[in-house]
Amino acid sequence: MKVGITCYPTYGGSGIVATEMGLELANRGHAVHFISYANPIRLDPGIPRIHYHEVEVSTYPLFQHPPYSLALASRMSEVAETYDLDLLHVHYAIPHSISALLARQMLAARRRVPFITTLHGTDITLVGADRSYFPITKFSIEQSDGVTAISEYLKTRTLEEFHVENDIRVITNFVNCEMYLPDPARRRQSHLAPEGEKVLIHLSNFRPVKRVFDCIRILAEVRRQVPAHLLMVGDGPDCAPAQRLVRELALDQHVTFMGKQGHVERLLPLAHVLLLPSELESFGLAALEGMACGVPAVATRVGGLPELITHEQDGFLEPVGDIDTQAARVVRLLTDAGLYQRISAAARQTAQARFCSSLVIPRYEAYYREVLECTDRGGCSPSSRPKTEPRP
Ligand code: GMT
Repeated sequence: MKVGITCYPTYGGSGIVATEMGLELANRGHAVHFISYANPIRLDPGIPRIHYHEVEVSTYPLFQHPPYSLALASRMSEVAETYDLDLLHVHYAIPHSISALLARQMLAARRRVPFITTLHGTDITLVGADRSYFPITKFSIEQSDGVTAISEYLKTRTLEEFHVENDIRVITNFVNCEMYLPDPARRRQSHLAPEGEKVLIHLSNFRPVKRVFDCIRILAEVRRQVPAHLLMVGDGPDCAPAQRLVRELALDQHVTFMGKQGHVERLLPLAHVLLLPSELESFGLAALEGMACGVPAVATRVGGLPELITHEQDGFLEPVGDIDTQAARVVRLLTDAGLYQRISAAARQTAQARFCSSLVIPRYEAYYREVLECTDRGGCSPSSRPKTEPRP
């Protein structure tokens, strides 16, 4: 198949999923065309069957806000036509699915290029729920030829909040189990923390929903009992305030802010425990990546996390903001070697048995085929609306 993929190319989870998906699809013989304003991170140039088409957004004095969605729609239709794409797959509803809808309409006189929207979380729970974006988010879902959600939680929430009739397919986040691997020897010799100290890790875009301050407070509690060091990976609005909190709590020597990292599969195996104290998480890709490396997560019981982590079996789920309980779980993991081994092995096993890309990517391929068949037949479900557009 020839697939056009659009995502936010920066460090959000949706961009990572889209990029990894493109790489996996290319590996399986498909031609993948990324269409975005920047080369997605984790996408090294020169990979066979991967193409990148930049969207240029010109600015004019009249434009207070350059219309990226329109430039994107133009580029999508050009690329779809030039490379004879079978479909467009957009990650994150706003504005990508609206651009794809426009591109589909621009091409309609010649042929129908269907588009699939993958919902990732904040496009529904934050952006979509915002009054100014609600109607267009609902419309974009309704107009999509196919819609997927990364967890049952997100599917339910989308149906409840937007009252759409789409047949939303749940296809979870995934991880490449051959790239994300445990490495106990390196974990013991990690140069990222002073000798003998355990390593905690947090990975995110440092948005308020991630509650990064909780990570620092958890570290402070843990350190009362176990020497430990915290790696904070990523960047975002709460990064500078988090650094201030570290200074206030006199933890400067015990926290390393690592900024954005392109190869987290090299860092994760060095950690003992992953912290994910989020207010909400539609899936929790960072926790899955950690689990694949045998790094158990101490996370919160929110959103789609219970679909990934089974409490006390392959990780821990605690109430949001309950620093003491989360810290107590970390301390137990770090001090009870038997427990640690059991949970770490189970975490890897969960990743392998349910979330490896080798299992999940074929589900996307099958869904692509389904959507293409529907398009050929002129539509299958209430979400497929080819009726108003001319067939070739
Ligand atoms: O929260 C983020 O990391 C950003 C956000 C995004 O869309 O880029 O992540 C969402 O998508 C990830 C990949 O599908 C999920 O694993 C995250 O759980 C989800 N974040 C939230 O729901 C807060």
